[in-house]
Amino acid sequence: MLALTGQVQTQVIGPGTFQELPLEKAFDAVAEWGQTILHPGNATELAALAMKHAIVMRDVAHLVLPDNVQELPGVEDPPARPRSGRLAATGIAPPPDELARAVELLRTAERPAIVVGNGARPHRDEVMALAEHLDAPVISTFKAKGTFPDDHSLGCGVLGRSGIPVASQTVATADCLLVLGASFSNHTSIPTWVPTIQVDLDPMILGKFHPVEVPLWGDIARTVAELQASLLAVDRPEARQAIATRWRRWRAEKVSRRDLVDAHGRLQPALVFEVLGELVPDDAVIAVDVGNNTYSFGHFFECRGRQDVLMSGYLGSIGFALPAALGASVAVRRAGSGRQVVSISGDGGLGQYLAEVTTLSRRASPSLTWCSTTASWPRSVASSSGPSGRCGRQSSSTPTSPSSPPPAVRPGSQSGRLTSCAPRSRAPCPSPTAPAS
Ligand SMILES: Cc1ncc(C[n+]2csc(CCOP(=O)(O)OP(=O)(O)O)c2C)c(N)n1
Ligand SMILES: [Mg+2]
Repeated sequence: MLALTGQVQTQVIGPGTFQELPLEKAFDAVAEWGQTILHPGNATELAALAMKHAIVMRDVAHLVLPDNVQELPGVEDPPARPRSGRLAATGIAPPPDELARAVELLRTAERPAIVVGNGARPHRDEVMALAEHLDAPVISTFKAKGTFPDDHSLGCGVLGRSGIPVASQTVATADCLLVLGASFSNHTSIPTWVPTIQVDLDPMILGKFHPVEVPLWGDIARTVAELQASLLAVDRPEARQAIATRWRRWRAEKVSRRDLVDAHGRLQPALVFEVLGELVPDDAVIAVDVGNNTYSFGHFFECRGRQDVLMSGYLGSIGFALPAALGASVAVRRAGSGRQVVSISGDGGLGQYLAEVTTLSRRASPSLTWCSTTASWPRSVASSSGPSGRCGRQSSSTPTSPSSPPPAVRPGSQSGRLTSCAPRSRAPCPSPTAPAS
């Protein structure tokens, strides 16, 4: 990320001038690198360095532009600052002897499972190729939701607090884990007692909280391809069958909730996300917020195809969904792809950036759809499917224990736009926010 901020004029910086702030210091805690541009002569070089820091360190770079500098003419014919030659290729492989240890562990495992974290998101094709080669189930962290589709015969959905029993039951029976680009956050609770191969391009993430059997420092796509080349293809029909049985149970559980209403006539999130799942195209970009609605999205929404889910890391900041969807809609339009962008938030999250509705109506791509809920959806069951009979009628709307069913939302509190949409096999969802142009 590149942050560009304005500053008072250079000739008055220092004494605490009206509206002067030490911006480099203010951004120090959140930016990996920052500089003030004082002269057009080095503006492009500082801009190139800012990009380099943002890309290589995968962090925030910050450039401060004093008012008067913003208005100075640029230098004639500034030298080119090409990316090539200044950024090294990152497709590095782990050392061969470490790879060999990982190969041996995977070769001798009877029930290996792959856990994908957000770091694996750009490498989904390579991960899918390895999973199919090993016939190994694939479990996602919440941040990686959608990286491996839930409708693939090896997909087991999300593990942890925002997850589903298919994932937790599959992980519980694994005798070897291949963890790709995940940080072992306590939100996900990847078991630490199963022999684990961890792959990451950031060496500090490897074995960060506990030792792993084989920490592999390397690019995920490259490492996964090398593992695949060193291992024979395997057929595990029993693994696929077990996954299918777990999905059947979990989907039956969801169906048993879907028609329940509480004492106030409020709908179940299971129903809302089932309908949303039918409406959202296979290649949509879905921005989610922070709140009980996000947990419900984790539990009940099934990702398929090439859907991408955007979220605030570790469910940090409410109000994330709408601005993220706005950004995504601009990126999608620039790429000329026509992908639909969907923003999902609670009333609180939407309220945080309500003013952005103005931006939305003026600037967003016609393919952006936003929806909000007005009730509190509690975090609910993920660790076990349990008997469907426990989904009784509820009137509480406060977060409840994992064994309680979630309360529901008021009829119509989920976006009315969605209920008026045709199923995904028919006409695309109309965009209520579409600007005329
Ligand atoms: C910027 C920020 N402020 C406060 C919080 C704490 N917080 C987490 S969820 C939440 C409420 C979310 O309410 P809403 O958007 O209506 O979603 P719901 O839980 O009702 O689904 C709050 C205040 C936060 N994560 N980020
Ligand atoms: Mg709410």
